[in-house]
Amino acid sequence: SLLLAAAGAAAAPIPELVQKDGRYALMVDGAPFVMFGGQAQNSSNYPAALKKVWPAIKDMNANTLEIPVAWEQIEQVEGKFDFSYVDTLVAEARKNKVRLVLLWFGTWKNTGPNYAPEWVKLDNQRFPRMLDKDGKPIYCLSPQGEETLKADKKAFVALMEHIKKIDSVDRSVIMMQVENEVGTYGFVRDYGARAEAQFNQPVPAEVLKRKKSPVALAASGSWKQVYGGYADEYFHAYSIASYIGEIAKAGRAVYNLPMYVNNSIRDPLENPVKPWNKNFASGGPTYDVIEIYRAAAPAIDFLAPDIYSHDSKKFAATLDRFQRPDNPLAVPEMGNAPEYVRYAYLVLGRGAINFSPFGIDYSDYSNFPLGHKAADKTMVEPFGKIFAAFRPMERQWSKWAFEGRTYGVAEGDDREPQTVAMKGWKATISFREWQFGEREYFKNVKDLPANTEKPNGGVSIAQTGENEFIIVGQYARVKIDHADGKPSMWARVEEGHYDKAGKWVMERNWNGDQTDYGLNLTGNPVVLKVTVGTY
Ligand code: N0T
Repeated sequence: SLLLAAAGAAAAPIPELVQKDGRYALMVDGAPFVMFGGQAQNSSNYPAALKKVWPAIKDMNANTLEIPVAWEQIEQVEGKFDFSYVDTLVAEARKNKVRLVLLWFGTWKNTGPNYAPEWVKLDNQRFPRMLDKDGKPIYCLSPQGEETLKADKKAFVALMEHIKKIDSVDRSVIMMQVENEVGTYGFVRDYGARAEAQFNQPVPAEVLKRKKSPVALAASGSWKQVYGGYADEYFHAYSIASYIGEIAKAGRAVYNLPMYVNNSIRDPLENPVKPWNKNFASGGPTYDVIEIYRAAAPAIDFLAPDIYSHDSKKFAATLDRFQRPDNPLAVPEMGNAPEYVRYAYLVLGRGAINFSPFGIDYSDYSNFPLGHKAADKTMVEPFGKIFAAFRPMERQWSKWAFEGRTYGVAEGDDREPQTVAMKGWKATISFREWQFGEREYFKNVKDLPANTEKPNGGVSIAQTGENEFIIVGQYARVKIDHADGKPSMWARVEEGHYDKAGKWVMERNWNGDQTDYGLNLTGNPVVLKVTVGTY
């Protein structure tokens, strides 16, 4: 710090997650910060590959890049660490004025060990794989592997030490994802000797305190006694969470960044949740085991869904499942296909701390049919337009979100209008409307607006005062009425932007045709500062 003082550089405060009234903010440089982000493809984590990442992040107008740091690349030879990629990444992020979330691809990446160094992933003796019921090793490394945990932890701690060394002033790295989409496909848990012994032990008290059995069973006892048909998957979740929790704790002891885990989701509409039936990765941080992860891994700040189903009911239900007073909403991955674009407004409007579609780079790889067919500008631009509208007010938006002033809507697959109850006011959002007139005036007109063949509409609203709103959206009509039905009208509808000093700059005032039939938002997102009044 003497050195820093001499250089005149003041260190920014370290990023942290804060909570108030059941809502969360990620504090970056001391103020709430929402990630308007993008995640690079899996193999873009090399200095040469970054050249195809930055242009996409720029076209997207993103403020954050999520990108892997692989165990295999920092410790290809045991005990010999190489952080040259991390150095390049952080230096280039600064040049591009973008923050970083580093994704630690260690013991588990989509449940598999591919990103572990060869000296780990090919040595079953030292780094045991899970055993199936017949005692046969399967593909997945065991969360009971003491040596595996030790080695992964050592590498992660070395990474955190390095980040601390190069980033304690600028804080370009704002968060860490520990492992990626953990759990096990096709097998419910480990049947190795250590796992068997633990499975028959009493369920730890910190779990019992939080997680009730979905069925009426014993209040304490072994996993089987307490959780019955759910015991195997809950035990596996506990084992994996404990493993990750220990890695995160050791990393944070060195450099205390916020840390989270991401989840390849299970069906959010299943109610009540059924026991695991090969239908998702057992033991992963699914919504029904949030309490188990909390208990086993207090060093993990939150669990986040990766959303690759664009079904509008499921999408919203997944947000409901993960947004809880004990778990902030963050979407660290989402499909980048056109059907997902409108969800930006829903996720951001609901006060998420992170919205980052997956596959944002020009590396000539497309994960269609999961995501977009294209791997060029056409994939990025629809998000880029939305981020361009939000970014000049990103700090204001982040504060409003933390204060619970924001609302979000995405057009449903049913294309029906939706209403949003706000303080004293009600917004009605409809879709596939022309900019002029009401439908009933033009019953014989069958045309529909261009680019609305598939659901594409969305609106985010921040209620910034009693009668004042900031509105951003696309392909939607917005009307606002008094909640108690008092006669009301637009007082002013200013189109404009926030300047660098945080002052609203009006560009024009919408009136006449532009407001007589609601606020009709096209495919070019603009920012409106709206006041309403009663008469
Ligand atoms: C995601 C991404 C990347 C029938 C897929 C989603 C990323 C990982 N996995 O491109 O691999 O690293 O987190 C898996 C979703 C499977 C859904 C199958 C639907």
